[in-house]
Amino acid sequence: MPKQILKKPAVIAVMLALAAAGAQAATPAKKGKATVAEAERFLADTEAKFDKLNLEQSQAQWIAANFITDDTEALATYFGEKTLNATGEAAVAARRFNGLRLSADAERKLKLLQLNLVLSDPKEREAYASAQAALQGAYGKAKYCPPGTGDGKEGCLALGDMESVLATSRDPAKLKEMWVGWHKQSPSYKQRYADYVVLSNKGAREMGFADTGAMWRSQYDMPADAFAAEMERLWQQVKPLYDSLHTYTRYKLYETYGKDVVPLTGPVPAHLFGNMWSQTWDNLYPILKPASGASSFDLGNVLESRKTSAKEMTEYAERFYTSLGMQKLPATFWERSLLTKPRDREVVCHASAWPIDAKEDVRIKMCIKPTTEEFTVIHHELGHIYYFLAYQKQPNLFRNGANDGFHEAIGDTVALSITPDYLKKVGLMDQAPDANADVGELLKRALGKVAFLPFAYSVDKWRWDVYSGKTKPADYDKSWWQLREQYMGVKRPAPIEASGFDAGAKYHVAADVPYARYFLANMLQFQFHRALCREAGYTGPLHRCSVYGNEKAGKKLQAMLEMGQSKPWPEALKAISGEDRIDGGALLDYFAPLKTWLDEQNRQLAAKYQKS
Ligand code: X8Z
Ligand code: ZN
Repeated sequence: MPKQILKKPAVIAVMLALAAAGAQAATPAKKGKATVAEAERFLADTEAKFDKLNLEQSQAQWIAANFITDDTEALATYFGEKTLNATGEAAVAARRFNGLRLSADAERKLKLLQLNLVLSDPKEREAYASAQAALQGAYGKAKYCPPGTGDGKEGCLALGDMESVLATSRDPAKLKEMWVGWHKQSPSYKQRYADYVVLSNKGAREMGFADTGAMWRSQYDMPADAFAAEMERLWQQVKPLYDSLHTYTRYKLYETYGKDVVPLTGPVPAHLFGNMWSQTWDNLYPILKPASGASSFDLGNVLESRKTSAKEMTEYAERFYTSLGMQKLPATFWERSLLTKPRDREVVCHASAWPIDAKEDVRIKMCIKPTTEEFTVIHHELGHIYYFLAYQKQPNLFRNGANDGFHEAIGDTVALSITPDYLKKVGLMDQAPDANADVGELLKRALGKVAFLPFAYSVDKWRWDVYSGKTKPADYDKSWWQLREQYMGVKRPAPIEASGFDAGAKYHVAADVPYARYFLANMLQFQFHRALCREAGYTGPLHRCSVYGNEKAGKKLQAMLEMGQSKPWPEALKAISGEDRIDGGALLDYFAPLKTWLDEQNRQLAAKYQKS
């Protein structure tokens, strides 16, 4: 995972794991009272050092994720440790300047430096970096070998193969086999993860945080407890919409699979949602779509039948950004990115975006398939890339998203502009459907955006309890499923086992990438979309707005991107939207016509099944 030194890499997709860090102050503690001049010199030296370290660390991590071998894992560990030393040393040294009267920028930089963990014992640093590299590699290599396929070679299935089955099959036995097959892999690295949690907490405590979860919650320009309360407030705001969608989906799954597979009340088995983690339900659209009025258009079919290549899909996304007035992607992006799954080696396929040198060398790594979902993901990844390019001119410590939710929201905001009218404009659709099809289009969108909300919330709710010690390794799955039942209304399709590690079957848990960012991003992207549509002078329903080709909206977006992390995030939000609070209202506005429709459907379905 690319992690950039101190910049919590944010985003970087992957990277992000929030930085780690370590090390004792290598330079002897200075005596005497610290001065403003010293603080400024310290920051300049630290940023220069990080510029160099970011580069070599990214290069090592890039290679490790692109060629998973014992050697590349060892190299990633080596550079990971080096980074820990530097960030740890800087975090400890920064404390000396707390309380000085400094410029707002210098004060912010010192604060950001201290949001990293520190492991002063070199053995622990080594163990931490090595566990991190090993967990990432283990997830990337994991495969399910169905009975009769021998010991892991011919016929074994990679995650992507199983995801394709989950997306398309309606045979519950086959779906369950894929689901269980994948979830059997993560227990092999459960102990490693549990050991890693202990080390990570040690590092957070050395910096004065209660545990790593508290450190994560402290990254949002507000106290950790206030952030947890914000998350809960946002969830409560959007929960009624989720409940309506879940109820409708359960009826339709009941109609599809029958009462022996899907109960009419209570949680639904997790293998039936068309997604390995039941986190997005787009693949259920064919069985959920409105009986009349819905368009039968399927972008995936068009991409597949035209044999649209990974490069062409990426070019569609690039053209969207350039239509907003943004630059073309640098030549090195095309030369160095990985866009398709290599046949002959192990790679981490989970999509990610990388700022290798914080100049022109930006890349993505993704195993693109010609599907609607991946068409959206490629816009998501380029959102990270255009953020990197926009804040390049900021000093090292400000080269990051306003908060990590912003970084995740940019590409999704752009993807909200992929409307039928837009698809027609770029030649991917012959005839845009009329207004009667709107509910179907909104439902399609909700299956990605609304279904995702309680998943995104509960991943870190689980981790906060793991990091605080409330949830012990023997209870990992018990707690994971308690949260998933409570928030998502889904249940495990097979009995829970004490040795299980279902959370570890999700990339961001194995790779230790915080997840609250995606929950925030799902709120923010609707706020950004509404603001950009207004900037473009659009006044119709939000779900039909596309800012494609609108340079005025592009300018507004670009101005926020260029701020990077230089100001507290409410200022960045204000710059683009005039608002200074993250708010689910824009999402609720966007889906308002769908909510009315769902509630009516649910009323009719309830009446129908109460009788039977
Ligand atoms: O991990 C990602 C991106 C890279 S930052 C592909 N996403 C989350 C996931 O796949 O779980 C995007 C949305 C949620
Ligand atoms: Zn992302």
